Amino acid sequence: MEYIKYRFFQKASKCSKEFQRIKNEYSDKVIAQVTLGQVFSGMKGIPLLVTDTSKLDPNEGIRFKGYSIPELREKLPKISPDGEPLPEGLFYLMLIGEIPTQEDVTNLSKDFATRAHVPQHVFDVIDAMPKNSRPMTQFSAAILSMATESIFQKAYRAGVNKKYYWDSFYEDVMNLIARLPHLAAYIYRRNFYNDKHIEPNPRLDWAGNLAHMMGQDSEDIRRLFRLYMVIHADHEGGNVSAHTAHLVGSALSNPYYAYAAAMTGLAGPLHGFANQDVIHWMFQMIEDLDTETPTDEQVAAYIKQTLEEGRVIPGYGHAVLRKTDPRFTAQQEFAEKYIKDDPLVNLVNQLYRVVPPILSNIGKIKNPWPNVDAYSGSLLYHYGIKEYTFYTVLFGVSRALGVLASLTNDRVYGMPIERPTSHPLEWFRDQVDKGENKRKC
Ligand code: AMX
Repeated sequence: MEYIKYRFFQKASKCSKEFQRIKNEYSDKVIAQVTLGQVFSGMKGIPLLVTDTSKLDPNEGIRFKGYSIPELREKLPKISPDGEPLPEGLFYLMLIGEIPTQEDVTNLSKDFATRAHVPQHVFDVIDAMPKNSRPMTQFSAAILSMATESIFQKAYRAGVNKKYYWDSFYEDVMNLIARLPHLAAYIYRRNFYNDKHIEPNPRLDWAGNLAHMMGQDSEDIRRLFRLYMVIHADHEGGNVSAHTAHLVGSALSNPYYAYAAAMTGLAGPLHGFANQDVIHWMFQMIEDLDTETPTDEQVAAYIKQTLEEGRVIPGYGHAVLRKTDPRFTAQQEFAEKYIKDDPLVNLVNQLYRVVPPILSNIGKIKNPWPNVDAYSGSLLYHYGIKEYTFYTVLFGVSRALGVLASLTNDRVYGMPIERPTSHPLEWFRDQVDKGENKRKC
């Protein structure tokens, strides 16, 4: 068994024993109460999922295996000392639970490079879709069509013992992560560069190769991509994409099916699509106000108009966070260091000043602060990746690192099929209101 897989199995099987012990000894223990408000508000705050890769604190933001984003930027291996950490290092941390050495990360980069071959029929599937189908539609369909390669599917059909499911899941997960940059870059070059495709360079790291295949070979963009891939990699287990992959995987659907499903969730405007909505909305504002440098008053009036039209301010608010997202702050620091006087970046900073007080005043919005998507588009745009309908695909490449590490854990733990209970509205009404107020609907 190769070294990283062996280390993963060593660590994960210890946790698997602990999972089984807790399950066997304490299955009847009550750990939380559920309010009707939680059920009717998207199940927020109910502790229902076991996810080891990262944990989200409402005030502090995300920690990956206990490390905050600033700590990761300091501790994870980099190519150059003043650069950004390699996403391979974060994947290693989420999979194995330890900060990797430079050598571990180099080995992982090489492992991904050897697994990166995408079969021709996957490109044929992409090419068969109309060019006006959204990049996320093409991306999800391409991932799904790659299920022909699933090692788990073949092992299952051959009758593999359930205690070895994790092994072929791991192989599928590693192959899928390795191939995502090529899929993403292919869709980008197809849609925006007239099908002029660029071959992968196996000597490059995972994120650097993605930038290369998109046609971006500057060190600036590689640095940005490494940061981007690290900060978007995971956000504990309850977000729509992570939860979807976990749920679909619980039916023993292979990792290609599970991740394709996750990507259709990420494509929603309340989730990953927000990263393109932010840019779209800012351009609309610039056009409507007829200036690239609006005053705070003009911006405030525009925000109020958007809200009056019954729309959300994209890039603001969060289902869990209650402070500025540290992923926003990491990008802001990056912009302060490397970008001077970019109109779009300046507008993002201006919005950070103007939006929160307006959202706070409305009262019902639980978090008036910006999330990761408020910044990311302006950085990509600055470096010449201006085709913002593509931005969610980049989010999708990154999110695979955490979601697929968790999916592999699920199989080591032997997690069962997921099946919560549902009831008609009447049942909920009967729990709270058995009297005269009861109305038929
Ligand atoms: N602009 C306007 N209204 C907002 C708002 C925003 N940015 N954020 C929340 N609200 C509204 C909600 O729509 C809801 O209104 P309703 O009662 O009329 O239905 C009310 O405030 C309460 O919502 P909440 O409990 O504060 O948030 P939530 O958990 O229901 O939703 C989120 C969270 C992210 C979907 C929401 O804040 C939102 O729509 N933000 C804009 C889209 C966005 O940036 N999404 C990206 C999130 C990060 C990610 O996944 N990539």
